[in-house]
Amino acid sequence: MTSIEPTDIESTEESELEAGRLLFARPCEFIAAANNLQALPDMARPEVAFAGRSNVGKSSLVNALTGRKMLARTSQTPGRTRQLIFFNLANRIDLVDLPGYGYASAPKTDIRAWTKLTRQFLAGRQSLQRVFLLVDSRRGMGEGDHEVISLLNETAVSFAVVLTKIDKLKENERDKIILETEQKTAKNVAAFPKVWVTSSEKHIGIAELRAHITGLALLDPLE
Ligand SMILES: Nc1nc2c(ncn2[C@@H]2O[C@H](COP(=O)(O)OP(=O)(O)OP(=O)(O)O)[C@@H](O)[C@H]2O)c(=O)[nH]1
Ligand SMILES: [Mg+2]
Repeated sequence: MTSIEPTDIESTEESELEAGRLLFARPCEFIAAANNLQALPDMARPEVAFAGRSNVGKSSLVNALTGRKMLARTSQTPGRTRQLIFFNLANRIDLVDLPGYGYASAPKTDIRAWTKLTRQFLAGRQSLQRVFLLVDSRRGMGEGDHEVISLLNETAVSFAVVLTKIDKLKENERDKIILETEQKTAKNVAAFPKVWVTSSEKHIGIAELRAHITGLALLDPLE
């Protein structure tokens, strides 16, 4: 039979989920915490970075993906992550936990207050395969997010929007924010045409995101 049956499509998806599960079960090690250009590690592997407003759940998502509660430091207080934190996942891909923007007490609590280093990293890192732009599903996209998106569009850095903390919303509220975020995302040239919906706390969307990141990783040398 030459046609692709629905069962084949399903099994492809399942094999991707399985590949994601296997990769993220492998060791994930801290490599570097950088607060200046010289401290950035070598571009040894493809990288994906987690960006977004302070307190949106970037470090929590890195922990949920890797199944390690304490890998990246999280906090109820915004501004926890102050440096660019690099993790090596099984020598196949690096995960980069970025500082958030928008926590400063100054009125301009957006990307303008974000560190120069983070912007330089996002705009000029050749090994960066994708930026995950995290958006709190209770707030939706804000001014700071739009400024990061402009930067990524201008520098042609591929990004995907990830809604976080979806567990905090009721079922009927979820659809509205997902649709609204999809519409805003679709307007951008550098955007990946899918919005990820996640909860690190309730483990929603984590397996799918693992599978997606695995598709960006170096091939398993043992395969
Ligand atoms: N309910 C719920 N809370 C979450 C979720 N993800 C993160 N949080 C909480 O949100 C707070 C901030 O999480 P972090 O992961 O530290 O956020 P961050 O984006 O890394 O913050 P900065 O490093 O300050 O930029 C913590 O209290 C987390 O427990 C989620 O999926 N659901
Ligand atoms: Mg953090």
